[in-house]
Amino acid sequence: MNNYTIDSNKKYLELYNSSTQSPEKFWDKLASNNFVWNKKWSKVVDWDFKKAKISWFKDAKLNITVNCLDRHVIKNPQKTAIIFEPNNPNEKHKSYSYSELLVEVCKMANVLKSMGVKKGDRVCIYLPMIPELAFSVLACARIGAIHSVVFAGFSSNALATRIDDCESSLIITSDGSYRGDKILNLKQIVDDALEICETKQKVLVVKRTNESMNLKHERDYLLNDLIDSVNDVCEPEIMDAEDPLFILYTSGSTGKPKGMVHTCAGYMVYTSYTFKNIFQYQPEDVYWCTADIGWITGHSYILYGPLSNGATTLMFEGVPSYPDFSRFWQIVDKYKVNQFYTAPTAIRGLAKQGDDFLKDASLKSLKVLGTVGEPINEEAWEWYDNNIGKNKCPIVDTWWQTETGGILISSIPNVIPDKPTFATKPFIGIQPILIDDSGDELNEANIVGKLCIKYPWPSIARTIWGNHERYINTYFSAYDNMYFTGDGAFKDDEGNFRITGRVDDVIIVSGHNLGTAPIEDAINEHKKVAESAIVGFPHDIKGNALYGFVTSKDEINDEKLIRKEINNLISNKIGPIAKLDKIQFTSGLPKTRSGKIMRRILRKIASKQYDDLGDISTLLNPEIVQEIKDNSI
Ligand code: 7RM
Repeated sequence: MNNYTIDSNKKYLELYNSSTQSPEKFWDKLASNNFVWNKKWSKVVDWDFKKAKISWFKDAKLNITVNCLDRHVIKNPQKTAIIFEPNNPNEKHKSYSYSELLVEVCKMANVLKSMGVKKGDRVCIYLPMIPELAFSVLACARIGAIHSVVFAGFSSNALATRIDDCESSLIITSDGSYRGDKILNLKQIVDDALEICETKQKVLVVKRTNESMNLKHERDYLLNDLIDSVNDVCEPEIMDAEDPLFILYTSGSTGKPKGMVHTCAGYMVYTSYTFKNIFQYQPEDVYWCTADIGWITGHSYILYGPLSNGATTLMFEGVPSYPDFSRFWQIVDKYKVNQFYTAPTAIRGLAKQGDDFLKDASLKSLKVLGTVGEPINEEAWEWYDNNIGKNKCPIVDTWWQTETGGILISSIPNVIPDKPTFATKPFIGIQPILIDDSGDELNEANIVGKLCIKYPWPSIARTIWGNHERYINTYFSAYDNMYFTGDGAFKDDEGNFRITGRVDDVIIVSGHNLGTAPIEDAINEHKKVAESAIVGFPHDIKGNALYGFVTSKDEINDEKLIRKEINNLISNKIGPIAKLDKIQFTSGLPKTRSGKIMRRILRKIASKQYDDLGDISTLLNPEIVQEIKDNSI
């Protein structure tokens, strides 16, 4: 049986059962049949969660870029690999076929080599969403250098911390970046970061905006000056299955960012398999994920997952609001996008603009819609389904983490039905369970618990760079022999999972455990509400009471009335226990760059700990914090 394509519920169940009953046999066959290896493994999986030691496909040899590029160049060299849509719609787009992409990657790889980069060296990539970002990532993988992509919007301080933590030797950046009608001077940010960095760097600069910049002698090099003199062939470095492929920092809510380390073989196998099936990618499809490659979603589902399947993947440099809020839909129509994958924050932001921006959009090409990053509230889900999918596109609500490398819980179009606000079922090989406060497994249906995973899967992170103890403590010490996700979840009587939010955000009101997602979901159903976030604050009688921060779609005249209506909604949907003691209307919520609400900050404000807000420099909208503080109740 071909176990790579999942095209019916029956097949899903068969594969799921064999993948959990005989994981080694299952993954052995899947990996053998669907990838190019220089040498096969001696053991499929070896693991000890106590020590957080995990290896997949031990002793195997491969190069992931051979699987993402060379093998498709042999079979289908002219197929489009990457479509690049620039920030400005008047600038011509670019397309790279698989054979062109291989040449670009090899040239970039040879430039890196000429600058002294070797296997195992860390290369920091601080680039906007331009083709050179893809070339750089893949060039590192080609020569066995470990890439660490830092989102090109982070401050010089955040960049410096990440450079020093992984002790990179080279940073790839550009003169500037376009975002909507703004230009960001990236090279200046890199210069500032290098003033505070302890590790010595070389800098490779890609020209994008033609900003003027200072080039420091024997430190800074222009890609243009080097690229023409290198060979366009670069033999792939043969890597061990467990050699690191990349480091990606997750900021987490507290403390120093964690450099999650992913390795070559397991990551490749799992991201490839999930991409193919969760998006039901067919050979002629055009797939678009709107994430930035600076996030895990971009690594796994713009680059490695799609390219390992020989797919056509779209890279968009700009923002959803430029030149206006119809931009996403124009791009979908322009390239006849078949699969569209974005975040709830983007969906809510676009829904808030009203349907005018959709009136010229056909959206006929769309077959599958996806979301990732946060729980999606019911209202946003319905808007997406009605207006974008026209009620004919399954929506995959994909739950996963930087640490998991690939999607662990999701519906599968025409295989596992979707269900609003539910991520639904575990993917092949994934064994999620819910744990109660005393650490026992919950087997009943219709129950909430802490989400853990029982058995390793190929793309689980292997360590935190330079701090294995922290890796063990964060993910493997809470419960014996399990990976702890940090998320809470609800499981219904059909085995569908609904993610209720981070367990740190759970609020205990009068002894009742309340997840943030279901309450926010209820609030968001109010026709005036665009977004909301709830946190707890200390209360004499209840222990904690609920404080809601609410953004509206338009002017609110009678705040008192809306407050009452919101609490009525909560009462009806969840129960009076979840009613809010305080409701503050605000023009925005503090968010991370990938769109997650930073409840940590709101929690501090709600408990009037104004001086202790922690690091807010990595926020998308740091200015909102002052407004929220000033108007807090
Ligand atoms: C891919 C990504 C991980 C955290 C995770 C959750 C939340 C992600 C969903 C979701 C509800 C989803 N990686 N999360 N996807 N919550 N439904 N479909 O986002 O490392 O940046 O974040 O994001 O809390 O633990 S991440």
